[in-house]
Amino acid sequence: MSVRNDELADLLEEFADLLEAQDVEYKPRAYRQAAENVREHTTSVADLAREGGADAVSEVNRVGDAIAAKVVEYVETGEIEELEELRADLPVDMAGLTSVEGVGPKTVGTLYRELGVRTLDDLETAARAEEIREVSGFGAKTEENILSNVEFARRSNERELLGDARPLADDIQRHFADVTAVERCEVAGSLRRWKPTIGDVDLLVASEDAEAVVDAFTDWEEADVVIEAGTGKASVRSAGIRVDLRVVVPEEFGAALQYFTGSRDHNIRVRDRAIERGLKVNEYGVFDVADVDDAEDHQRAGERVAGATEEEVYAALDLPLVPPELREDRGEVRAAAEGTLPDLVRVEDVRGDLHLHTTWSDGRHSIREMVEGAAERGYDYLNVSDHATGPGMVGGVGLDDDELREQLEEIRAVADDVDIRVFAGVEANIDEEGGLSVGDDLLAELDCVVASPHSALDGDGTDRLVGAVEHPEVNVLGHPTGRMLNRRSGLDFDVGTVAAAAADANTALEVNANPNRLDLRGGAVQVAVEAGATIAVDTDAHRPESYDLVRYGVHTARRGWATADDVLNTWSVEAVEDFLGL
Ligand code: DGT
Ligand code: CA
Ligand code: CA
Ligand code: ZN
Repeated sequence: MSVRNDELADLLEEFADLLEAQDVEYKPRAYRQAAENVREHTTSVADLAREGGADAVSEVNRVGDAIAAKVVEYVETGEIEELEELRADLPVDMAGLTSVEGVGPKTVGTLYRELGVRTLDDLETAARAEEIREVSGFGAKTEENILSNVEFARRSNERELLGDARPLADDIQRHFADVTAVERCEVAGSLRRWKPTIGDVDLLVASEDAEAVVDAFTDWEEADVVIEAGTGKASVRSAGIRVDLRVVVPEEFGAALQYFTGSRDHNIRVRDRAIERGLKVNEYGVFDVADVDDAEDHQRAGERVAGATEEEVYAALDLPLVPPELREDRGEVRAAAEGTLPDLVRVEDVRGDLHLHTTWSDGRHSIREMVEGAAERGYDYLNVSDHATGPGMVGGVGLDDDELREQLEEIRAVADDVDIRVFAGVEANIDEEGGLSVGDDLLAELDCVVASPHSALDGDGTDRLVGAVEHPEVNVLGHPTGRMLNRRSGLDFDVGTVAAAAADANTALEVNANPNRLDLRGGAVQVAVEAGATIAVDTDAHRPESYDLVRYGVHTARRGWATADDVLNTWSVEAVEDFLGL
């Protein structure tokens, strides 16, 4: 078992918290200092433990014999007996509870002993019931503070939406564009990989003047709080999102960008490939370490063979640049080595949108306004797909068959009047048996039928979704899982099975680009593409500005290895008509 330094450090911190909660003195501080030094240690502390036992581990700065023995115990047995006992004595969600401002480990200990508080929910309940103010050492004011901080803590425990973080990163890049000390600025981390949710925003700047860059960063108008500002490193919070900046010299920028883009698992593949070639790759560069002996080994030891650009870093390992969206250790390093990386779909390839709404259902704009918005973007076609009535539609939002027939006439009238191709469609609801909420004869009159699940969004949906994609009139399976990020996980289903059925039935699977959905997700798209299914990247726009959300969908499709050929709405009007059987 390989144990990372940060995993060991987290354990030691948990130890410190639990000791502190028991009102133990001095020891918590020793554990915290040890944790910090283990985390920062440049070689594997677990390896030290395995090779040299507790003596070797206690060589790490500020790690005493007792703590070193605990590290060895963990590396050898996978647990630490004393920690298990502490956990049993205090079975609480320590991380969750201490994320509430004003609640530290000591408070957690007291509230558990006095009131049995174990979770954030318990804490909130106790505060609302005014039980906390009765505990000695607490008062009404403290209780009120806890209550108002619980909600905030809950929110900040959630990962941020890509759709909230990306515009922030765009803004800081514009801000840095005017700063002369900044030679290059790139987003790194999960945001550069376009993950649907992100922990924090990582920014990387190339500069010879780190101080000027850090100053410009903390001066950014959107920075609400400066969390820290050091030499070549700083963090701020903006709109509740943490933004981490690192400044590096230009000759190391490519290596740093590669490293901090991650994912960790991708980087491990890359590092292993370097080792096979007698090279070392880290955040400072790629180094030929053939002539470096152990004694003089350090981060920049050896002959630098690459570092200024990412292309150069990958080239040193005989690889083409791997697009960031693919760096999830899902076969991309092997494909790169074999020269079979896909030519990924790009935002510019998109020629139309097949899922959008108007005032006929819950949209904010008329058919004509939505059509004109699409024409202004230079699209060649769009599909007007308002909600049909049926399971999951509440408050009279959905149209019945008569209303849909009436709308069809208006769609045809607008279509006759404009230069872009306007398909007449609908978004029908998939019921629990996989049937649709619109009559077959009407569906047959429509050009492009989107079918989506809007109700009973839990449990296994495989049969239900197969039923929908096999319906002869269905052209697009809309937001297949029905998930809402941070709110509900949506249907489970076997993607391979649904995708194979979709490929056979000539039904496209949607990547819904709305940043609250991003449904299908990248991993599912990869399976779908592999199974030969066609993808549709749609915005589900309720107003023309929402067509801009298409980039989130395209990058999600890229995370699924999709090429333009795989994506229906990059095709020509004629090819799409052919797919729709028109
Ligand atoms: P997030 O922020 O949770 O959405 O995910 P990331 O991927 O942005 O992770 P983050 O912000 O902790 O670090 C950014 C990248 O830096 C990460 O993707 C890989 C790299 N990195 C950070 N720490 C380590 C580490 O201890 N080992 C390795 N191999 N890579 C690391
Ligand atoms: Ca991050
Ligand atoms: Ca980070
Ligand atoms: Zn919709």
